[in-house]
Amino acid sequence: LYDLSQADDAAVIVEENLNLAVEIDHGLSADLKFISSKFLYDDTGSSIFRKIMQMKEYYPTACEFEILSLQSAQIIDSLNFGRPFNIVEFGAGDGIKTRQLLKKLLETGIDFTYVPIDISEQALADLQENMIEALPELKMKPLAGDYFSMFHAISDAATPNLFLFLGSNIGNYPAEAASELLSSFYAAMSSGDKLLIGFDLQKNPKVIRNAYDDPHGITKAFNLNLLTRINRELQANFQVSQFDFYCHYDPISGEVKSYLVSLVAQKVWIQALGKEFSFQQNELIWTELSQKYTFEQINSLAKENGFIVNHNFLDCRHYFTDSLWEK
Ligand code: AVJ
Repeated sequence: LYDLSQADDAAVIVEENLNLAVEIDHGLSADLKFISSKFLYDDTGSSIFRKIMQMKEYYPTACEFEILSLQSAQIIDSLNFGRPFNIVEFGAGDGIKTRQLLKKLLETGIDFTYVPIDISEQALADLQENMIEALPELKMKPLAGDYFSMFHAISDAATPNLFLFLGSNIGNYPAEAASELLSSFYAAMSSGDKLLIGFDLQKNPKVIRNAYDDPHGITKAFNLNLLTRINRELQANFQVSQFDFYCHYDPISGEVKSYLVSLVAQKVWIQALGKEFSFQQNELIWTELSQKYTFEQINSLAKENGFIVNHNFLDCRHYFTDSLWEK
């Protein structure tokens, strides 16, 4: 698709940006423009996301922190591995919530290895440093990569695994893709392996709206950073001040959808693609889906992909669940 040997004025796309280039080209050429939410997490985006997690409006973090702090003993009791195991975490981020569970496990004297996986190398390095400081006796094997790095993580079939997919990351996937992801998890797991997966539950719509349409503008900065990232990595000339952020929760479908809005009619040049893209005034770029679930939806997602639901762990307000599944 991109001939890197060509010595004309098209910028040479370094290999790690090739995927970004292909996907941005695809998304910005569509009738309804979109950019995948996975591109929100460059090093800057990961650091803005940490600020989101500290906002009181963004309740999922506090809910999951509560579950993993107050119910870690019950979670550990339901594991029943009876021998050393791995805890493999996808999208580990800063690991502060997970630390509550790991701390309890270490106190209990159970033998396990923690394998955090994250696409941001910076986030992973920070995580490792914080974990070593907080839990010096923790055995840790960090992996930089996407979810499919889990296939490399499971090198030793004799050791059982607890997979962690926390924070409602599953909510970024439309129904069909969510199901496909879970079925690929299932395929990679061995019988007896467990998956602890976070789901944000449907609740009073204003609570959900305030978590995304936050009054501090942090979620707006998180989304606008996509354009800064494209400017830097694909040598584009987005004028970030000419875009706004809009998001909307539909309590019927359970979907939060986030967008960038072009404030004026404008053209943007992306050097790495050698192409210009036009935006009409008020044209949208869809950036993220954050799906909110009912228990019926959670149970059928588990069932249709072959999992047994062991237990739904809930916070006191019943805003969020960490659901423990078994293959
Ligand atoms: C990390 C995907 C769970 O959708 O709630 C937070 C990301 N986006 N605020 C979510 C996010 C805007 C978050 N997840």
